[in-house]
Amino acid sequence: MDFTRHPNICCIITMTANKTTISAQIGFNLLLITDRKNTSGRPLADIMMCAGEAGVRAVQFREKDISLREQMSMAIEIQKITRQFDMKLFINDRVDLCMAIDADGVHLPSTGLPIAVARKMLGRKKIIGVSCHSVEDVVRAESEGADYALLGPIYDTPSKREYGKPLGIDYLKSVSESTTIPLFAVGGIKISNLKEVMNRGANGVAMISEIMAEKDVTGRCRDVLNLL
Ligand code: TZP
Repeated sequence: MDFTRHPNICCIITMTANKTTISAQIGFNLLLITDRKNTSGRPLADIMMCAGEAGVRAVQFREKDISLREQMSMAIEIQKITRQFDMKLFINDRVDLCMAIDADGVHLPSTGLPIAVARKMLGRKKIIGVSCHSVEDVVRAESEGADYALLGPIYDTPSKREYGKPLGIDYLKSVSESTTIPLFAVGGIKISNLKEVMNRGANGVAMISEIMAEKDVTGRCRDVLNLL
């Protein structure tokens, strides 16, 4: 019997895939989200160099308050660094910008283009991540072909207070049991709560302030990566 062709066996293999296998599938377990206003005045490029040197494998370029043209020139500058360190570069929201600079993928916010539309524009080779705020969002993202989901905010974080109460780690656990795509926890993720987040079934984490605002970015990235 050719086990690799047996549908049920494939299913069992998928269902028993553990956290490590799922993160290996996507190739990273830390997603660094940019915020040039949270670097204590240091250029974003310097932060990215430190992250690359520390071994960070994926960056989401998220500078949504500037014009598309400014986003493009900043993203190109960042891309030189992500390419140098073999890091994946995802563009927040803008599928057109992702295509224009041949980034590795796009990260769709809940108000962004539908996954099917982004997929049609980008093709199968680009990675599509989606911001999710509930189990329903994650299940939908998976069924629509997302490559990974960010779930959050898990903890209190200043930029998301207007959306109400954080989801919490028990909710994260139940969502992790409802999906087979890589699930990243976001929102208030710190070195101090990494362990409990990973123990609740997250395949990885996405971070802004814990890394962007840190004085020793290289050291902080290394510490985070060692704990994941
Ligand atoms: N999506 C959900 S919470 C959040 C995003 C982009 C902000 C995360 O920022 P921080 O500083 O890591 O809490």
